Amino acid sequence: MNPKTFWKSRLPLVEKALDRLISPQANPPLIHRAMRYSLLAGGKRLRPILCLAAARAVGGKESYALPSACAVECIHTYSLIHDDLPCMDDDHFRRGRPTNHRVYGEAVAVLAGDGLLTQAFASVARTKPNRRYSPADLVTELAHASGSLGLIAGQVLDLDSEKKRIPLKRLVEIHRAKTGALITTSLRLGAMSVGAPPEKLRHLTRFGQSLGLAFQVIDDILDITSTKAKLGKSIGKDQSAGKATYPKLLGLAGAKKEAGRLTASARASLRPLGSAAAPLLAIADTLLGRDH
Ligand code: GRG
Repeated sequence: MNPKTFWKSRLPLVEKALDRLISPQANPPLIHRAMRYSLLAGGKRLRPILCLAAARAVGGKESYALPSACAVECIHTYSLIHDDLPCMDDDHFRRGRPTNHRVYGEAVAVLAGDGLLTQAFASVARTKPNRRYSPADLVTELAHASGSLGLIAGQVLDLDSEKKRIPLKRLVEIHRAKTGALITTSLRLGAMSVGAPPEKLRHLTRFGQSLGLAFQVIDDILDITSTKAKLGKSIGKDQSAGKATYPKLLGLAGAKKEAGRLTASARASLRPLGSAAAPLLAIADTLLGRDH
């Protein structure tokens, strides 16, 4: 297996699993159409791919990590639907199409997010138990990362920081929770699905924490250097919302340097895992060089 092609080669598997997760025949049709509209709209599928690569990096079967891979993508998609609502970022364009509330209306979009959030826990609960972790352990892991100590904490801190001058330390705190928590948990769930020992979980956690921040620094850079067509979402939003960003606090060159530093630090965390971690290293490199 060529580590550089890991991401691309696992995409069909992820897409198929997500397609199966929410049936187009489920009733009532409206809510399931709205959920599928955002879930199956593409997206890089970074979090499920990290989940599968983590299972592999600790010597486990990737297929065991598929319920978690679907779960983290459901949580991610729910967060995007809610983040795009008029009461949050008020965005019109996501994953190359009109945002969920523009198509289905605000009430159904809120419910589509809620439906995906709930479905995530049903999916992760389907994980085969192993000698170290029960499905309940994985449910708890996902709840912590996506709840008011993780993703939601980040979102609240972010909302509270709008139009304020905040120091770098605060920006890091926001993105550790808002972006980093789910990325780190994607890796941890992949490894937990195959019963990884605690020390391997620690290496992956460190990798995820650095990679999550690197991902956000690059996201901030692309918000000013890329195009709507490439990103499939609106650009320049951070500036118009008066948000603190890495380029704003460090300058564009400083932000690029920081992304490189964080990626190198992420890579170093995986040294103890040896060649099994090659796909994760390739993913980190791809993210650093990405233009969308
Ligand atoms: C609880 C009401 C309520 C809302 C939740 C937590 C939250 C709102 C929003 C956070 C969502 C957010 C925009 C996080 C930032 C992370 C980020 C850069 C997301 C974009 O991820 P990509 O680039 O997107 O992986 P694709 O579309 O490729 O999957």
